Amino acid sequence: HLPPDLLAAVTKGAEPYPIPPGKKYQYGTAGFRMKAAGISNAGLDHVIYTVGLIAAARSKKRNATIGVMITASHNPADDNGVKLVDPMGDMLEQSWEGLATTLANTPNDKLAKAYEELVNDTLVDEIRQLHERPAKVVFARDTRASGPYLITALKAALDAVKVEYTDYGLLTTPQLHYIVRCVNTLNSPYAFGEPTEKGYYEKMATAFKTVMHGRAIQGPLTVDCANGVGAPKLKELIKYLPSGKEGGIDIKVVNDDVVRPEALNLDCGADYVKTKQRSPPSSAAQPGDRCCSLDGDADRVVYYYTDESKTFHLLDGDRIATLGAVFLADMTRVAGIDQKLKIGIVQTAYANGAATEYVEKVLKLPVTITPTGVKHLHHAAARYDIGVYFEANGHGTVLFSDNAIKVIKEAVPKSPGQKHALESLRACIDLINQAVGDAISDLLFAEVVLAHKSWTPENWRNTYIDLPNRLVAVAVHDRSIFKATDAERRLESPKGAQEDIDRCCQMYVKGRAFARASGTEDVVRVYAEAHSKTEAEKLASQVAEVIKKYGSA
Ligand code: G16
Repeated sequence: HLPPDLLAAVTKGAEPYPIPPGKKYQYGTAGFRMKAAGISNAGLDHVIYTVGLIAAARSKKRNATIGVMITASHNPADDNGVKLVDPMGDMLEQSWEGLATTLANTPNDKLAKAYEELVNDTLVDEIRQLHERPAKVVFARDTRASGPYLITALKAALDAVKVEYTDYGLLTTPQLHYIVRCVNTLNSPYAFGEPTEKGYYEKMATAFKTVMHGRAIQGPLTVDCANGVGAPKLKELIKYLPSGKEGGIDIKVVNDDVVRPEALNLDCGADYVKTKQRSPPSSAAQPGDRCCSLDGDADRVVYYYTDESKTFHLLDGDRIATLGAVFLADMTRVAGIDQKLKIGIVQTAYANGAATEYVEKVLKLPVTITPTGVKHLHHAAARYDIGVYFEANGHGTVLFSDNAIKVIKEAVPKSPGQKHALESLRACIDLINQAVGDAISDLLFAEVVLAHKSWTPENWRNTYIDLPNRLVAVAVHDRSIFKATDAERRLESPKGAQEDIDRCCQMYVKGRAFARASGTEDVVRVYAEAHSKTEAEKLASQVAEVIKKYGSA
């Protein structure tokens, strides 16, 4: 049994954070997310309190520091949420998502008992003293107005169970993942870096300078920061980077208004650009200018430009993946180590059919398809020596296996070309945030590759031509009735819905569509592609009608 005073503290600490009547919580694609407007009565505070307890138990279990990030990322400013970060900076292990859901749905009067059971059950195989094992949690938040209030709920839980914690204030989600990994690998052979924000900037800037050696980036990059935490953090990073004149990069930061929290993700940001397939209306970019957009917590990035005829062209996560894979495959070939390393790409059903075909047929690299959610892609990518994973929405990174790192670090160059390739690969290992998809790290990586290849955005786009596609969000009575299978490419329920979708697809050349319940918003998402824009749009609206029909109460 846990000490009675600790259990009493859990009950007392929870008092200000009851579950609103009728509220049900579910751990989704990236943690818990919901409306946080009206703040204290929205019920997210209760979830955050229970997440504090979960983080404590998880930290004891793993004997390591656990991270908690308060953010709702791409969601509207009124929403908020929470993601848990495991010791290596990856997402919470899936078997614990159920535990988190159960605890979140536990009313205050049963919380202390539930926490005790959780600790007992999860530490069942361990020695008794583990109850006393110190737990450590680090946390941060994005710029949402509800953040500071939710942090008080988190601290209340951590104080109740006597957990040591460090509040990192405002960070991007990937910065917190970086810090968690650094803390847990400090002084080990796998040391990831200095566990501070400064350490993050220095690691990235040093790697960037190395890999940029002898290359030049053409023209400035405009970065739309979605009026989120990415803006102040990117501005900070810029101080560590050489400018264009110094052989580095000129970055123009736009949509950096973090003073008005309601501006977050509003008519700007990666989700807006990807979904609407247009530049933010505020954009002052000229034809040919290289632009990219981050999301609210800077874990996603998509590129775009307009051409001379003002036509908008999106270079999304699929493109960043292929760009990165081409570069890494080239570099391993030049370095003479390609035979020792298996490179692969991980995508989801949202990947454009043309991107998948390009990877398999032109790059001749294997593709793995997983359900939505970086937690799924990350694990699949870890099965390759160099695993490049990106969701089409711009969320992704590259993972280097221990074997790949060893081969790259130990290879002895036989020519100046090999030396340069090996140095570039070594720097990429540091430039790319392997803990998790990181918009800031990803954009530097993309810039480096474009510079190495001397490619304009147009050259990049010409590698393959996307099939026209359309994404729509459909509001339904209860999205939980839509259950997907086959990496979310088919619906297994409600009965008959998939057959209707199949019938729609058959009417179009290269028609492909699917529908799945979002795990971050209260909608069903529909994706459709076809050989022309009009047909992709028609297919999307027909499938949306199917969803509305089956989803009406
Ligand atoms: C989160 C996840 C992503 C996912 C996205 C949308 O992104 O981390 O993996 O693609 O939600 O998920 P869904 O379609 O289930 O709503 P973010 O950037 O919001 O954290």
